[in-house]
Amino acid sequence: MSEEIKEGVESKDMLWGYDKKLLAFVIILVLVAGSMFYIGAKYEKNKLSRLGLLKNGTEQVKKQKKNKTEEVATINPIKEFSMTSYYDATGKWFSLKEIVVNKGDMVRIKVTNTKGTHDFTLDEYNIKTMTPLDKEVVVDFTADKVGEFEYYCSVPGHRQGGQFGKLIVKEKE
Ligand SMILES: [Cu+2]
Repeated sequence: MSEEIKEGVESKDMLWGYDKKLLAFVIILVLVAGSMFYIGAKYEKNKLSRLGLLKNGTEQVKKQKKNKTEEVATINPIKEFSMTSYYDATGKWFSLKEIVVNKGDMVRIKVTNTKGTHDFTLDEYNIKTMTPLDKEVVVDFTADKVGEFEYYCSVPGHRQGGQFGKLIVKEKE
């Protein structure tokens, strides 16, 4: 009987000893795994927040750009015109005689000189640009002054020879 008990105690001690080691091992494992998880989670969080910030930033820029475009599109529509500039036996000319826009419009006039030496002048909008032969010259301005203005070629004799047109800027209805 006593032998059996002794054996039992011994085996219990051994088991307890084994358990202790196992327990210590498990605790260390849990601590290591826990800290790794913690570090990992923290890193992920930082990464995500950085990505989030970047994403938000991009979205904001996109939104701003979109708003700007919409503003330009709704408040200041671009009115585009094109004309040639030339001379013939009867005079000097712009092919387009009249341009009508609303106040606030962004106006783009494309002038191509197909024959001779000309420029495009619009005094009230401080525009005076040479138009080299066979090149499309783009004139951009905002129609911020209401009224009737004359665009013309300032080469001597050309305006008198017929090279002018009328820009009409109307008050927006
Ligand atoms: Cu001219």
